Amino acid sequence: MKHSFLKLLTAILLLAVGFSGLTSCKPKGTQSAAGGDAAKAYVAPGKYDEFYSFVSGGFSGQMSVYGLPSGRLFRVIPVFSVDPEKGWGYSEETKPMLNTSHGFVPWDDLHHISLSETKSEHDGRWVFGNANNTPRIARIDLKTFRTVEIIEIPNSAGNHSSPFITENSEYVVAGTRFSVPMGDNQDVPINTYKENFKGTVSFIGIDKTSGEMNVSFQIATPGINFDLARAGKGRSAGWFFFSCYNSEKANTLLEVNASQKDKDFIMAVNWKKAEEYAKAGKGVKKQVRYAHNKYNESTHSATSEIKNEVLVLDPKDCPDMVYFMPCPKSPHGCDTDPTGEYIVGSGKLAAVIPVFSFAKIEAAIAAKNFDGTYDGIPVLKYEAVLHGEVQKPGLGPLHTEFDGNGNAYTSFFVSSEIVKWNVKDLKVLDRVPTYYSIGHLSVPGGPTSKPHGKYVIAYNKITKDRYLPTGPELTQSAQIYDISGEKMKLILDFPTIGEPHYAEAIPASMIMKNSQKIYKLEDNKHPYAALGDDNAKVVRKGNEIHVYMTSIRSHFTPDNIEGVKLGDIVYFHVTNLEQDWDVPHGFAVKGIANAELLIMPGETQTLAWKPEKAGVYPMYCTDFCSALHQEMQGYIRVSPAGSNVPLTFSTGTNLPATTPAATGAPSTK
Ligand code: RUQ
Ligand code: CUA
Repeated sequence: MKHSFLKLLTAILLLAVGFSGLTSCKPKGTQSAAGGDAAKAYVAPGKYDEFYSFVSGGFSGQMSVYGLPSGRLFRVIPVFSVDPEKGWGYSEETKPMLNTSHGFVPWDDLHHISLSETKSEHDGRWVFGNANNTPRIARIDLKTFRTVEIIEIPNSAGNHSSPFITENSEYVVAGTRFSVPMGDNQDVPINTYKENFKGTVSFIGIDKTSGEMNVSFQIATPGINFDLARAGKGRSAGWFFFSCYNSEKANTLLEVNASQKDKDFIMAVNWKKAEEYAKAGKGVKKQVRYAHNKYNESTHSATSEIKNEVLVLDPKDCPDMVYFMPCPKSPHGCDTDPTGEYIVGSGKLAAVIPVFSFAKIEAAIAAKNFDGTYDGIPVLKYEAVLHGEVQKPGLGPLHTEFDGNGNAYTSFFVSSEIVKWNVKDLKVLDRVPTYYSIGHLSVPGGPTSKPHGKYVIAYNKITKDRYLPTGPELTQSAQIYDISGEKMKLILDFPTIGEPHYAEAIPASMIMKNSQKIYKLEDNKHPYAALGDDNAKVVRKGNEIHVYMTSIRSHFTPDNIEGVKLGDIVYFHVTNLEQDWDVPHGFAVKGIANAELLIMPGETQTLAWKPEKAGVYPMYCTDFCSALHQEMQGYIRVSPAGSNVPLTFSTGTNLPATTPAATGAPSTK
């Protein structure tokens, strides 16, 4: 439903773009893409898009997948939020994925996307996303477009500076937005912030083959707020750069109190060195609690494990590991250019864009060209590390992406525009308005060493007059600009799911060829799978009823079940026997305090149900799977607790069977 609604909106939008007269009621300065330019975003029916774009859902906790340049929505991937459309967080198999040290957390706020990289280029294997609120990082497998792992980040609160990735996917990072009291006694007065509150940045190791994550080490930091980050690459490989604000260490009214100083910092971390210190035993193991959840592709089930220890490195014991670079004023984005030589800081309240030079950073460190220390950590001299400043770029710079031709594209929230400038000479080359209030922006391959260029996509916070009104809240939106020429040209608007923060786009060819079509039945190791109608059965274990159910066009086996009693919990373990691409079956039972299941070909998923009233309950397939989809239904009878109705089940006969071979075979009862 949601999807077709969006498609409809997109269609309406395309029409509106075609008739520029329709936009004449817009405020002055509102731009629409005219005929020839709009055609660049057109992908004819039946044709594929050139890029996949993975877009964060912000407060929806999900990630969505669009085609570029068409802006067509392909999929919403549930990550940190339950999703009734796919039974995510409702099926017994997926519930453990949302477990945390705080218990089951059904929602979070996903801001940033990181595609895995090899040699500083996208490799199309995984995409990572962060949970801001209850700090976590998720890994999504791009063969199945499914979340396969979630790791909680201990000693963190507001995991915003995350999950940025190193150039060979050695690590994704997690910088804490809130500094918090850490250790044994966390019950301290809030106004003891300066003494008691500390920050961390965490390095989450990624296994080269399996992709499995693991908190390798954390670095203890002063009690400031980390905002964003980027790994060094090329020249600056082995380093990581984190933007920080609130160097004032304010704990109240931050809008004023964290904007006092003229400069905050970018924190430069030599992670290669940190890795060596960790190996050399320089860290201290701290007691913590965090969840590590994994989805097993052969049992189709997730497990959640609580871990208790983390290795923390203190910069005091680890010289030459961490430096601060002054950066005007409350930096947000912190981005490294394709060569890795330039690091761009975007001070939300700054009048210029400072660009730092890695060669100069190295030289300043070697010459100990410091401007004192901050909490014991050396502060490099601003002038010593500065490549230069982009003058009069715009108001409220937030984020910067790059094309392959030495140009940078910076988003400006306050002045609602994208500004193109040259990284070497820092000259502004072009600017285009966005509608309205752009946050992040994305160039395909933009954060890698080989950007594909072609487009820059603006991800906007406000749309006001761009779309048909939908009550008090309007859709957030994206806008695509063609950047193949010297001037940027708007070619398409498209609405998004939730609030888009960051997005990354990758050539379709890198993902399509690996896309999984089915789960092979012979590989199905789910303990409750029924790998054929003949294996369908219903088994009582105390007050648990396990239904080993199969679904195939167009029936369930069994589809009549009797002998359930009040007080029982019924587990429907439904195996979809199809071995054809794109033939999921759904499953739902009337009155169930849960969602539906959506079971992929060859997969087994489980819905748990505790009936509260005696009676007969219909159950049916929720996904239109064939001409006889509407016939794909059945009944389950629930009797009072003391009843002596025997446990029976069948398909294809009015007589209930008592033996496991229930398909169609007349039974003796
Ligand atoms: S942020 S709009 Cu949450 Cu990435 Cu900059
Ligand atoms: Cu199966 Cu509809």
